[in-house]
Amino acid sequence: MGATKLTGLGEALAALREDDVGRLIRQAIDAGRSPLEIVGELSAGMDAVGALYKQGEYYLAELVFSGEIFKGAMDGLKPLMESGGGRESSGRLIMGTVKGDVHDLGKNIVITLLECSGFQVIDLGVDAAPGAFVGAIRDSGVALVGMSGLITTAFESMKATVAAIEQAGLRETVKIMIGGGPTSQEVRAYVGADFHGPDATSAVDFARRILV
Ligand code: B12
Repeated sequence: MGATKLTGLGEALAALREDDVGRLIRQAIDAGRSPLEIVGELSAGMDAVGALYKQGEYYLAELVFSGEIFKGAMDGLKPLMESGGGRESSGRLIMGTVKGDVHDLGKNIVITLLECSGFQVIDLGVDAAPGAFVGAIRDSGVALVGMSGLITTAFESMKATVAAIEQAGLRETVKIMIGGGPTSQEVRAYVGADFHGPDATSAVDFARRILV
């Protein structure tokens, strides 16, 4: 994602020009561009915000504001994504951002896309402890769990969650997928998950493979 070239929309988000973001999204929709493409451009803008924060150009206030602009944009795009989706009623799964991590913009995009594709999602929210995942698997009997994490310490939480699922004797009953900014195939292997996806579409593809 980091290598994605910024479009005008991505640049406007990176520069925290909220009004321009709204205007450019309306233009893109009027031009018939797909909501998913627009989300991709916004995500690239968030990557740029992350880079500016890392370089010390932006502080926490800017990080927070970028999140608010992104969320506002998603609130506008979500109805368009929902109207575009099929409704084949494909099965249920659990999604959550793991313990110690409060980033949820990406997780919520994944959930929106899953719901558009006919899946029912039990959302554990953010900072979800291993016990919350175990409890939800027990209560719901789902066969697929998705964990999101954006900070590197989330890897340990993912690993602890997989271990807790194993200890509860439930590991054989569920497939586990992970995703979120810094995750990778290496992280997947480290935490003991079954699948790593780089974006929301890959989460839907994996859910189709497991649940449909
Ligand atoms: C916005 C933001 C915030 C907002 C979050 C708002 C919210 N409601 O989510 C706020 C201000 C709260 C925040 C807080 C912090 N943040 Co922050 N944040 C970001 C930022 C700029 C964007 C994240 C984002 O939303 N990206 C856009 C979404 C769409 O992308 P995504 O989450 O990756 O999701 C996509 C895919 O990954 C995938 N996906 C996501 N989940 C899943 C799950 C599955 C199963 C699958 C298959 C796919 C999948 O699908 C999505 C759509 O394609 C990033 C920079 C970056 N490059 O990521 C830093 C970043 C993640 N934050 C960072 C830091 C350091 C922090 C803080 C520690 C700052 C502080 N000093 O307090 C705190 C952490 C608090 C905590 N305990 O969690 C660092 C992490 C560095 C590290 N190595 O750990 C980053 C990378 C910035 C940086 N470059 O330094 N942050």
